[in-house]
Amino acid sequence: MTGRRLGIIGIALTLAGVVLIGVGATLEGSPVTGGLSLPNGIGMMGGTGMMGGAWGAGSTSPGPGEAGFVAGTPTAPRVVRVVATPALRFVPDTIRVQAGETISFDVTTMGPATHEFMLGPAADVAADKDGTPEIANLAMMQTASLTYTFSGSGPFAYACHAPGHYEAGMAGTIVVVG
Ligand SMILES: [Cu+2]
Repeated sequence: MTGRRLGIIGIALTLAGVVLIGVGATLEGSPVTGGLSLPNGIGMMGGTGMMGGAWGAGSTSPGPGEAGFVAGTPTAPRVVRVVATPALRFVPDTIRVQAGETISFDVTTMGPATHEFMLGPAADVAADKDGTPEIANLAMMQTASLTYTFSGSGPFAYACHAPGHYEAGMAGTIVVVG
């Protein structure tokens, strides 16, 4: 349960970071825990860069090639958190998976725009093809999950097809390794 709570805190911190970045604030090395009424016990995340700190807070499980990596399976998917930002980007915009892995993508919308998260074969995602797996109409501060098994070498991708978003670059790449 602690991991889950840390994950939620991480998302909240990410929101703070995204909002601040959105208004042009420079967060690098700044004491971001001051004045944001953050909960106690997370001070260790300050000062190392807001986004990096937030992502390090027990959120996304280690990926291929990283220490502690455990390949996701249908019964125990590996969790990867993705944030849909008001800048019409996904963070991260590149995700490494092991061939055959099952991933549970926990996607959160930050900011007022409603997004979607479509994921699958890159050509289908690019074409917004009917039947391609997706989370639709994900409104501000909502989180939803999409679980997907990466069979074959791809290419796979993800995108948001809310009007104008894909054209603005709201897409990401899955890199299949091993
Ligand atoms: Cu979008």
